[in-house]
Amino acid sequence: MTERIRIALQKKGRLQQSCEQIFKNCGLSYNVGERQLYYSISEMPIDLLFVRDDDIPSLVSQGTCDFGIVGLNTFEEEKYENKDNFNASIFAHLGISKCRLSVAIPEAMNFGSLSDLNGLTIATTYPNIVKNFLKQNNIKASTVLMNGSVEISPSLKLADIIADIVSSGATLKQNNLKEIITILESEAVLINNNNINGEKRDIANRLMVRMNSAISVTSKKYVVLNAPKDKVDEIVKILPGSESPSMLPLANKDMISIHAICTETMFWDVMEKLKRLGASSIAVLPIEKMLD
Ligand code: PRT
Ligand code: ZN
Repeated sequence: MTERIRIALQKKGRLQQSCEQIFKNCGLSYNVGERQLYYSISEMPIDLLFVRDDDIPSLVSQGTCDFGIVGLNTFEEEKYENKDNFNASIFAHLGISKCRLSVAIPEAMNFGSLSDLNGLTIATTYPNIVKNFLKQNNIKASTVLMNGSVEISPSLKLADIIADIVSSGATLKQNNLKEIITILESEAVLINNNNINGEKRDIANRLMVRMNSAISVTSKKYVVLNAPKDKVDEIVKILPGSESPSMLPLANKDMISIHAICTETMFWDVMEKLKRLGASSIAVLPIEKMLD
């Protein structure tokens, strides 16, 4: 019997949205219901298991799954947590779902150098990565574990500062926080159990050939929108992965038309953030071909 590989994917959330789209563009569509946890792909010897993203590194490390797709942030956290018993590695960087784990402090707090963090408490979902960072930089600070709403902890006096995932920076701003240091640059990674055999590696390599081309096409979109002139900087910051967008004048002198090529998926939450900043007529268009 020929081998099949089992891949753990996020059941619901940011990575689930990107993975579903990428697999579809690889010609490996799956359409799973709310309660379906398993799917066998017929076009390739691949089975998918849908779980919480936090469970993916350990499922792969223990060998329940051969591979998994997860944020580097979640992978690194679990790797530190299970130091001696961790048996998984990065197979490929996928270049999607890019974000960073950063330290952020209240707007009003002064920051000169890293030693200013001595004696502070840091709220985070990633205590192991943060503790390792503190140790490497000789900082004596304590961590408080929070599994959500981390950004609110300084205003509730649960912690002095935070270390959390940042993408556009809009959430930090909404909570009167400023980013001071990046601890980890993150993106989605395909991880593997260290004991998988050559046949399973070959299947994953074949999948990666399809995924790489699917990612390069799916992840680029042409975005057009009208923006209030005084919000242009904020709007451009939110556009995922856009570099020097074009600005065209509009008949309404308070507004400007922005045209950008975005290299990351435009999710509804990004569209909603743009709308809240006063953007209108937001259109996301596919790009057929592009020569960089
Ligand atoms: O339910 P489950 O446990 O499976 O999902 P989850 O809620 O833990 O994860 P999810 O779906 O939110 O994110 C999955 C992965 O996407 C993360 O582990 C990151 O690798 C990656 N990713 C990319 C992000 C973001 N961008 C992101 N912006 N994860 C979280 N955020 C959150 C962040 O926590 C903060 O609250 O968005 C907010 C910041 O966004 P900006 O744009 O305002 O800066
Ligand atoms: Zn999670």
